[in-house]
Amino acid sequence: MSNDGQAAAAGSWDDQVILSHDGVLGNSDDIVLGTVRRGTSLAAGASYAQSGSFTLPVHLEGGYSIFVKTDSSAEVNEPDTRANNASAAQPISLTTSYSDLSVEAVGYRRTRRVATAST
Ligand SMILES: [Ca+2]
Ligand SMILES: [Ca+2]
Repeated sequence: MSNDGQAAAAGSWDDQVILSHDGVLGNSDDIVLGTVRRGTSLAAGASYAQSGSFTLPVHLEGGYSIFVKTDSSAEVNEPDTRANNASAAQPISLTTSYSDLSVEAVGYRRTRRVATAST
């Protein structure tokens, strides 16, 4: 992330990592994978790199897109420049490994039943 403005970005803000199946950011299929809080002001012209580990939902298959959106809660004063707060879509292909339970054999044990009668 970088601060391309003329003033420092003061305070703190959230950077979000978002997964989307349709490649469009901001609609109903978006899944927020995680949020990283930036707690240090950023001088004009400065930049920072951030990394994180995020858990993907299970059973997702196929092509998806990852987006990173800085200042996702609009906490920083940057009027008219929010359009560049999200990255371009980064394609990602997801596959899920499944278990495969099966029955190999059926066995039984013979037992003798003895009928008894009482009088
Ligand atoms: Ca979407
Ligand atoms: Ca901006």
